Amino acid sequence: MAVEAIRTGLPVIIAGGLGAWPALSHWSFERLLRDHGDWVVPVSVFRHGALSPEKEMCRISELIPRILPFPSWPLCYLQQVPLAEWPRALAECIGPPPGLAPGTPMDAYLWCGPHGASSPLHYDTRDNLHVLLRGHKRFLLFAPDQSPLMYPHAEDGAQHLSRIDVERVDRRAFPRFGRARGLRCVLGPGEVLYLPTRWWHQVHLWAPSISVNFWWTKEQGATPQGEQRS
Ligand SMILES: O=C(O)CCC(=O)C(=O)O
Repeated sequence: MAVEAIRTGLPVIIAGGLGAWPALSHWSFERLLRDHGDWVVPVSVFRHGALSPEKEMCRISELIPRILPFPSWPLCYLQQVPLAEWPRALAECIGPPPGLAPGTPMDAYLWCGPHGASSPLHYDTRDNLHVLLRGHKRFLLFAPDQSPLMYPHAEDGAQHLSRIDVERVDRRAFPRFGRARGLRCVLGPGEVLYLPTRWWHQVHLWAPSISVNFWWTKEQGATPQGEQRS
């Protein structure tokens, strides 16, 4: 099912595709705190609105108590920490992502943040499987053909980032955004969003959340299990 979902080339939520991933039952905020409290991680701290985070290094034992209260302020979001930097016991808790042939080259990242944290509107240049393990995340999605309505930054290296804050759209500055037609979905624990390359997305955490995402290049994967390309 996951393989067909990925073949569509359209965003799809894959439910029940994680099989026996130990992270499904083992990962929780309490366990992160108990077993990995000394792990030092980079955290984005949103003090001046959603678009200008400062980065800080902090221990998991300091981060989790800042993530769990509601409301949580300042918003502290552990974003995109690569698998190579995780404690081994955490890395062993994730299984293969659904729908990708064994051995597909991919990069995995950890995300962990409070209710109200967000990632700004942007697109990625690789296909993505975003696996939610705890909490709820809302994704707003816009197809690549909506790019003329997305007001990307002009600077080199930032053209995948929109200038629009979709939480508070400035309709005067970005009038064309009003014509954009998008999709909205909420990901819950155990669900996986397949997000094709170049789809614009903005993410808002509806609850304290933990997730893992995988980026890969379609030519290198998404073949049915057992039909790996050489
Ligand atoms: O979950 C988030 O805050 C952002 C995730 C994201 O942008 C991605 O998986 O590409």
